[in-house]
Formats: sequence, structure tokens, C-alpha cells
Amino acid sequence: MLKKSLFLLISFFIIENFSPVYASKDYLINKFNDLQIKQRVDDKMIKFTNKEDEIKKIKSSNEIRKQSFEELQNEEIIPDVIITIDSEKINEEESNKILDKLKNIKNEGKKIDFFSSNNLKGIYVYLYNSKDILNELKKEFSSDAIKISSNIRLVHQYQYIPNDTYYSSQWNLHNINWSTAMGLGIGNNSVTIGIIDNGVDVDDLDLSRNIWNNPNEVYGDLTDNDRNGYIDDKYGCNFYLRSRGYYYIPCQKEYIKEDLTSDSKHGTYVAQIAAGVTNNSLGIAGVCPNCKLAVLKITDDFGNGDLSLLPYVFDYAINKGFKILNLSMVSVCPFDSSQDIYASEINNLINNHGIMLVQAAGNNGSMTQDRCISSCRRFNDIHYCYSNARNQAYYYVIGKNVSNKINVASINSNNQRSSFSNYDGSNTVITVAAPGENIPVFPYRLMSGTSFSAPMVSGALGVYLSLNFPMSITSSKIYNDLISISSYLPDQSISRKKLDLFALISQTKAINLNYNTNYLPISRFWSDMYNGHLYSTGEEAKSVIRDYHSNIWKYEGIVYHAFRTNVVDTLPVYRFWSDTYRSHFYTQSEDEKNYVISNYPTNIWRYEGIVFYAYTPNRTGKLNIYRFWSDIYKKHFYAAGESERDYVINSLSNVWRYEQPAWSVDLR
Ligand SMILES: [Ca+2]
Ligand SMILES: [Ca+2]
Ligand SMILES: [Ca+2]
Repeated sequence: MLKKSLFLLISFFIIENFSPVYASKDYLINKFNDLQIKQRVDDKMIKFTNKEDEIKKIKSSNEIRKQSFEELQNEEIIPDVIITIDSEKINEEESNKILDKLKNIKNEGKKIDFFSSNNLKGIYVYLYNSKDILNELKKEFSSDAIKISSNIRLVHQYQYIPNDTYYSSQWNLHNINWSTAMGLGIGNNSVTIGIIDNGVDVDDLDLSRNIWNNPNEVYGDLTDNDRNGYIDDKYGCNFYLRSRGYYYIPCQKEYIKEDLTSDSKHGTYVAQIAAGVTNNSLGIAGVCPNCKLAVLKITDDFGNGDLSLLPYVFDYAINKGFKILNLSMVSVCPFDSSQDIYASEINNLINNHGIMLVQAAGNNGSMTQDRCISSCRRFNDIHYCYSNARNQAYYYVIGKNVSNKINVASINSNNQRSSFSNYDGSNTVITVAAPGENIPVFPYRLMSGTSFSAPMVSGALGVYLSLNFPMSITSSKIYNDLISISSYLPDQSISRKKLDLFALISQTKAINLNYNTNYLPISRFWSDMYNGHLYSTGEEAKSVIRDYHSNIWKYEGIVYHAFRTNVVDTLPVYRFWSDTYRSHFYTQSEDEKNYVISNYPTNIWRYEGIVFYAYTPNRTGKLNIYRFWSDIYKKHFYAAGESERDYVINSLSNVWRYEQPAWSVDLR
């Protein structure tokens, strides 16, 4: 092996003839490895520009492929065609006609996987070769209720079957079309779900890998390293103990988990359901396998606590950038039943900071009502309203008048209301229903309660937000997608809708893609090996995802959308490649492009041409892309939006030097 390597190294050396300063053996070996990788990328790019080849390759594979978890983690699968039918604009008879037509298309080099949600609101069709079918459909059905997005990309329909021990008994996942949804995305570790509960065991075997880590806190040194007022808050904190004066070591592991010697595990199970470690041959699969979980202990082990701690928890979540908070508890009614306690704090959390608050509807088995059954105690002008994780308190959801707050009722495996679940005849308080009866957890046990319905929704939102990451998305968009896309429940007295993860994910994608087919998704990858990012467009992203292990190029998601062609007010963005730095350089400036072409040798910056179009920087209502340079890594970084820019400036200035706004794109 050594001989062969040396031989190749030598031939490479002669071709490139680069400076002997770098010609150490290690350097050459690394360089050679790099070159091989680059060549593989180029091969794939050429090969897969031809769509027919791609289709042939797919045809030779199984009808429905089952992927390994590792494959799934690195693939983004987007259907070739998505057809959605809006049931509000088209009658059922017409919908059925379209369905029949699609079902009857012969499988001659065309493969259709057909899915529908209960209400025919959305019909998602995945086609391998779709031109003829599309033309036919367009001829026959001109209704604007049919939306067709086509020619998007490679088509796969996957089902994901993880190897977790209790997966086969997780009817709750089957109920929300989880397995199919996973083919579209398994979540992203940039999405953290805060579990506001009686604590979470961060060492739980089916959780520990997915527990959030505060990056700027050193655990166990009794110092508040990130100076946020919480000592050793590596995984979250115990707000309950703090409220009782224990400020010194309240964030240590033993203080944030439930008392495991008593039968009080609640938060641990809630966390497992939302984002338990998946495909680890153990326990259960979580709804969002790649999301992170933070521990926000707010009650004692038995769920007795104080709602006045919530504003502190909210502040913590805002400061740490959590995206979702799960509150699997209800409280007794406020002192004054007309009060909506902490409504302004909840509104600020959700509607100013974009953090979704998902609460269990409560287990009183009663219709939700504005009237309170009980009241809080008042002492020294403070209202004490006890929440109760064991669900013995009277029903009350907080912030029920706050827009975009999510409250979840429980259904059983027959989509009927769980007898214990609170419900909603008026459809004003309950947002959505989700499985909450006989839910498997680890170690094996079946749990029932709306407490276990809420994390189904929290996990689902984790997957949904991952697909949108890090594009800015408003709480009302999230909320409206959740209620408009979920399936109708047969029994409307529980809630109008029930969670359908596949519908949520696939239809959101369809809507996004239909929005403007001239959008070109720009994906970002990170390489530990090269200490830098790679940005790629449409097909290239697919090649990189398909061909590399995640330790070489880790997929971070679609960061923004540029334009494929020149539209009003846009200018071209030019790209260079550097064999030396192993990275791209992008610029929108004609002068800079010409300067780099004239002044740098091609092994430093080789001009590749126009890659996409974008608006000029600093335009009102657009997302600015900001350019950084690293003297250490010899690479550029392009931050999408001000918050990412500021984060890099504030936290990573030792590596990345801010240069200037680069261009701007549509906010999506
Ligand atoms: Ca701290
Ligand atoms: Ca510390
Ligand atoms: Ca597991």
C-alpha cells in the first residue's frame, strides 16, 4: 500500500509542481487524499447531470428502499413531483378522479408512491419520471386547486424502520406516519427542545446522546463560565431549587433529574418520546431522532411547583436559542379566573422570540372551559398556583388566549379521545390531538396521559423546524402549518385536527417549493477534516450528501435560497475554487472577480463562473448574507442573517474575521 501511495504522490507532485515548502510527506498524503475526493465530486457532478442515468439507477434498486440510519442522517430526499390537491377548492369526486388516474398509470419506467392524508387536503405523489404524467394532468385538470411542483430533484420514497427494541409496539409513531416522514428528514441537532418538567435523567441510556450541551459552560467546576447566572448549567438547570434559595450547585446532574428511587419518572419519559436516542438497539425511537433536549426542572420530584418560575425558564430558553418548550403539566386555576397568568411573558416567548410552547391539555376528561374550578392561594401578594405533573390538579392551560400557543389533547390507537383527555368542543383551546394512551417508554412500560401527547407534537415540530433551519420562520407560520396540514379527526369534539408528521413535512416542502420554482437551495456542509464549510447548490448538494461520510462533510441543511436565473434586481454571484485551501470563494462584485482572476494563480483561486443570482446587499425586507474570512483556515464563511453574523462576531472572532455584507436573498 505504501508503495502505491508513494507512486501516486510522485506523479501528483509533478503535475501540480507546487512550492517545495509544502512538500512534506504528510502534506502530500493529505493533499492526495483531497484530490481524490475532489475528483470523485467532479465525476458525480457530471454523471448525475444526466437525469436519465439517475432514473436508471433508481429503477434498478428496490421499490421501496430501507435505509440505514447513517444513510438517512446524511440524505435529504425531495420528491421529483409533488401534487397537492386543496380540498377546500375541489370536491371529493374530482379528487378521486385524479387519484384514480394516478393509481392507474402503468409502471413503465415510471414509479409512483401514493400517499394521502385522511381529508384529501393534501395528496403527495412521488414520481420517478413524470413529464408525461404532468402534461396529461395539466391538460385534464385545470383547476387552481391542483398544485404541481415538478423537476425538483431525485426521487426516492423511503420508509425508515429503526432497530429500537420496542419500535414495533410504538403504535404512536405509526399513527402519525412517522416512518414515512423520516424519509424526508430526521431532525437536526440545531433544534433544541426544552423539557419543562420534574426533571430529566440525563444519563438515561435512551436519552444521554441527545441531551443538549451548553457549549460555553464547564461542568463541575462550580463556576458560572458563561456568566448567565447559572452555575454548571451544562444540560439545563433546576429552577425549582433555585426558587428555594439553592443557588450554588442547582444545575448539577443529580439536581436536575427526578428522584429515581421513587416512582416519579415523568420528565425522562416525556423527553424520550420527543427525542429519545433512535436506532441504538435499545428502548424506543424518538419522534425527532436528531433533536437535542434540555432539562428545565421546575417542580419537585412529584410535580409540585410554582408557575412564577416560568418567566425565568422562558428567559433561559430565549438566551440559549431553544426552539421548542414542552410543558407536560397543567395547573390549578389562577387566583382570578379571568386572568391569563403570564400571558405577556408567553406572548413574548412565542411571538417575539419564535419559541413554540407546547402544553398538555390536562387529564380531567372534561370539556375545556374558561371558567375555573379552583383558585390559587395568595400569600404576601404572590399568587401560588400549583402545577401537578401527576395530573391531579384542576385543568388549566396557561396562555390560552395567546396566539400561536399549542395545546395538545390525547387520542388512542383508534383515533378516539382518550377518556382521561380534556377536549374542546369549541375548537378554541385545543390546537391538535396526538397519541397519548399506552405509549411505550424505556425501560418498557406503557404510559398514558396528555403529558405524553404533548412531546409527540414537540418532537414533530423539531423535525419540521429542522427542515426549515435556519431560514427565519415565524411562530404563526409554524402554528398555521400545524393546524392546517394535520389530518382531520373523525370526532371533531376532541379537536379539529390530529398530528400527521408526514403530511406536515411533505406538504410544507411542497408549499415551499411551489412558492418560487426559480429558487435554488443553497446547502451548507461542515468538515472537521478541512475545518471549513462547503456551500453547494441543488444537485451538487445531493452528490456531496450521497458520496461522503458525515465525518468528511456534515450536512447542516439548506441555509437560504438564491435564484437559478437572473430576475429583476438580481446580479450574478461568481465562484472560485481553491485546490490549495480546499474551499470556494464567492463574490457578487465584478471588480473583485476580475481582480482575483488577474492576480491569483489558478491553484489558489480558479474561476468557475456564475453559480446563482442574488440581490445586492442591505436591501429592505431581504436576508443579508455576510462574508467572513479565516486567516487560520484560509476559508470564507457566509453567515445567513444578522443573528448568525452577530454570533460569529461575538463568539468566534478568534477564527473568523468579518469582512462585509455579500449579497441578499428572499426571506423564507
Ligand atoms: Ca452558566
Ligand atoms: Ca461551570
Ligand atoms: Ca432507542
